[in-house]
Amino acid sequence: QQAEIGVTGLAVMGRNLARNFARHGHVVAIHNRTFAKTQALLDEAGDEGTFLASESLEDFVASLAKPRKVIIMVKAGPGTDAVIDELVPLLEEGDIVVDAGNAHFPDTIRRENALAEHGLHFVGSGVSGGEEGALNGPSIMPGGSRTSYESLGPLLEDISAKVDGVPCCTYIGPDGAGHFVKMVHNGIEYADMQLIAEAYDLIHRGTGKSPAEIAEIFTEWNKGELESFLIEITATVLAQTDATTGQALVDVVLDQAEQKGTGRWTVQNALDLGVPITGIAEATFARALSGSVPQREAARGVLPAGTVEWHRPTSADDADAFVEDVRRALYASKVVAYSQGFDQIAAASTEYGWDIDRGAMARIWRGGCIIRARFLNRITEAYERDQHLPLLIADDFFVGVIDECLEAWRRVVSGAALNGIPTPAFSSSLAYYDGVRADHLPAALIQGLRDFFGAHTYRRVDREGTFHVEWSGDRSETAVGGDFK
Ligand code: NBP
Repeated sequence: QQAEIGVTGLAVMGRNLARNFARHGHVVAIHNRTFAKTQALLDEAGDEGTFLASESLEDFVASLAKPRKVIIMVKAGPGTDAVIDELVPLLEEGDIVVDAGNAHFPDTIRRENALAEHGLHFVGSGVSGGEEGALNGPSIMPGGSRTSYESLGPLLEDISAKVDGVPCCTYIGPDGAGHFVKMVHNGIEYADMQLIAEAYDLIHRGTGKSPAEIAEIFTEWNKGELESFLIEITATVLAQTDATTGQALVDVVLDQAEQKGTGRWTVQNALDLGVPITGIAEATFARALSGSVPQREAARGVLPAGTVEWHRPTSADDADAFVEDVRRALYASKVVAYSQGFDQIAAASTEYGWDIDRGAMARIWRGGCIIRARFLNRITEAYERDQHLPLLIADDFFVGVIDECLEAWRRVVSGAALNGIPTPAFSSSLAYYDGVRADHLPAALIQGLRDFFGAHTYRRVDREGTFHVEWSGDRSETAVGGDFK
């Protein structure tokens, strides 16, 4: 008997992916550098399906049906290269190597090129949904060649999450496209979590409600248009009581958010592409600020608050209205963050020649992954209406959403500023919204300044061409060339 697919790397993710294949009736070859993990899988879940376990990579490869399909699920970075180097000599032309770890997409492009020289297909695949998703149905974002997807795709679709019977897995695009999209998914996850944290903070400080009371608010929100995994688990985390102190868990957890790096990669790439993903960037910086311990210590009690009197909600009705304002501000900011993320995918797709279908992205994020949410259906519909939509928030549906939220959003952001409550993601999303819809931006003045100190030239609103003012001379304007069409 030979295996349809193999998984090497059996820590939490690989082990659960292998079990997921087995539970779906696929014969799975399994391997781990240290055999103890392979043995543990067999001992604890060996009866869930057919596993062909190997101690050596040679035996593992030999246990696979051709063309072989090997999923690498090891710690991203040098570990992935080490496994690839060991695997390549054991494989034959036409075999498929899948890296399902969180690789940085330039590494995936490099690996794809290297493996192509050996006639091997390399598939960099994003897998989201954590440990639980890997076992019960993740969202899967495979890149690589279209040919490889023909045989690999059905297996991955089989184990992926399903929403309305539709698999949360689709072919994304060549080389690094899959890992790129997973990276942006994680960036959006950062923005989502920051927005949720800001909403919690505003309600907590604005109304004095306890974490447990706010948990109930999130439970209610999860019944409406904000319905999503992150809103659902926010209610659970806020309701958690610390066993040792009896306090709310959020009150005893150190307020320094950590990160593994995908948010940082997303922002770095957005800077390279020149795409303003302000929501994701502010969320990433907010984590960095929370961890800036010496700076926070230097500022605490020293920097004045200078708050302006704020009309805090006094009655229960006021509090309810305020909570509803925060909900709307959260929804509008969230729509902006997603719109920015999809802009980044569009820009990368053009820059790297990936031809990514953004509607399909929203579709495969509806289930299995951390940002799964009801409103992703709306994003898919928007891209179905116009595949080349230049700006998600300019789609009719989202124009309507923002219109309903706008006044509340402005009240929340201004109220937070007056009262000294930091809302970097709420505020920057509103600033982006006002910037992108502006008839005229002060960028014109920036161009004037650049021309003054660096003769960088500018274009005019009324004539084609490029111009420069003789700032140090008679201040006359000259046409300095460029496109005079
Ligand atoms: P880890 O990221 O903790 O990696 C542990 C695995 O890597 C073990 O199987 C280990 O083998 C293997 N490994 C290492 Br470390 N160096 C190796 C090397 N040089 N050669 C061979 N194997 C090596 O596992 P994980 O949390 O299951 O995550 C796996 C991948 O999935 C990562 O890329 C991660 O970023 C990604 N991911 C994780 C999640 C999540 O929620 N955890 C979600 C989505 C994606 P050993 O047992 O012999 O030490």
